[in-house]
Amino acid sequence: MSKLGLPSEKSSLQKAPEHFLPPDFIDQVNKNGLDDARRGFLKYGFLAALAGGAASVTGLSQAADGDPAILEKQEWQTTLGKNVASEPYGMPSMYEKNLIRRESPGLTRVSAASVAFTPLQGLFGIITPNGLHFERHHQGWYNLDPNLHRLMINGLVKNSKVFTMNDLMRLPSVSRIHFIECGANTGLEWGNVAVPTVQYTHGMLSCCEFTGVPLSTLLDLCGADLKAGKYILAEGGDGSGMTRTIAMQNALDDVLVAWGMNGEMLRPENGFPLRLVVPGVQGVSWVKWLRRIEVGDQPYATKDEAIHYIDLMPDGLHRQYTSIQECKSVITTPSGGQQLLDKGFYNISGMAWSGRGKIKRVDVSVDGGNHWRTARLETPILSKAVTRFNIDWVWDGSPCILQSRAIDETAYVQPPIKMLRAVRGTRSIYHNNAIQSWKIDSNGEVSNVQVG
Ligand SMILES: Nc1nc2c(c(=O)[nH]1)N[C@H]1C(S)=C(S)[C@@H](COP(=O)(O)O)O[C@H]1N2
Ligand SMILES: [Mo]
Repeated sequence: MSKLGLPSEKSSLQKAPEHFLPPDFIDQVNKNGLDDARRGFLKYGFLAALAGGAASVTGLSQAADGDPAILEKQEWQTTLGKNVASEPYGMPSMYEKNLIRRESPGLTRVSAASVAFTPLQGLFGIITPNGLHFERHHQGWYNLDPNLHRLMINGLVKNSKVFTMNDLMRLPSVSRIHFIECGANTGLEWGNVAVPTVQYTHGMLSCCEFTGVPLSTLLDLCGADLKAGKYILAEGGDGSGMTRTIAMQNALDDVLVAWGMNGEMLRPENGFPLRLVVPGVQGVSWVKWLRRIEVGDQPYATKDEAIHYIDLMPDGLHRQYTSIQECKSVITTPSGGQQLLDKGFYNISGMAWSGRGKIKRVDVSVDGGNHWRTARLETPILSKAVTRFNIDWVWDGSPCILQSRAIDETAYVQPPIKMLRAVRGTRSIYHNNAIQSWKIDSNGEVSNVQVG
């Protein structure tokens, strides 16, 4: 059981001494947020709050008395530190060693065709660090030699061309922040509660700044036939023969042929040296080790879109080409597997995203969906990117259920699991964007539950 606190899942919060919670403080914070509650203190003349700020009242800080961590000199105050460049490529603190990608044991038969999930519970803001980006391979990953990598563009084009990496990187590039989510993210939860933590429920999600050349530029260079050419086929250079159809409309809109991720070259696991970035569309279409783009006049119905990545409906038929990742959100702090140390003030924090554009609003409930309050959206709020939300909360120590519900700029509202199941049944794997519920027990333990 990990404690709520540092991303390493080691707690920074001290067990607070018995503290004083004025009777209406909890109500005020939960209704109006901390700032209003503080004003309330001023108005009502609560001296404790005036002297120490509301945090001391809610148990987040304590007096220095007897605490060696502040009263005594530490080793690092009296010795010479390490040399510059003793880590030529910088690594996280050794105290963060538990914050890593993890596999779900037994999920797949072989580890090369599997998933490693991003530890969302330990991330801040909206950007996923490169070493923690989730991994999903159909046939493992490769250390591909960029000097031997080529991108071919053929099909319904005037001049089919083969590009080297050097050719591509001379072209005008753009950088854009977008989320990538595997269509199977949260897929294990269709039937019932399946996994304990947000890393496993939602960790096939990452958000990065990608750098590359717009696909439209390359199609232009090759003289693509935009009358007959209604689709493109993207093909990966790995042994899985990954191939996906993308509508020309998308291809010309915001699709990138990308080599950069968060300011450096893509990591090998994520497609070095070249991958497709298809904003808003499920991860499988973000073809890694991209080697060929073909322009065609109809969908290709490849194995990766006829057998896999289709939605099994209650009537036994499949839905095909449901590529957009609909509006979704999840509370990452607190979340399953963590533990609240004490009652008092907490910052509920989470992520919201939509494959259709910007997030407009996120509501949070702490009573299993009976009442909702609107969370603060932190900037930047970008189209088809993760948006961070936060909301003030005072836990009164009684059992409760936390949920978040996102609404995007198209006014689409993230559905409860019951509503989604009414349409989709329980045998799907892909595209579960239901509201996630976290139950908090009176001992502070947080666990995965399904309600409503
Ligand atoms: N060539 C190739 N591209 C691929 C895959 C693959 O196995 N081979 N997996 C796809 C799937 S299903 C997903 S969800 C994303 C995962 O990207 P990531 O490993 O960078 O997180 O890549 C997609 N692109
Ligand atoms: Mo995927």
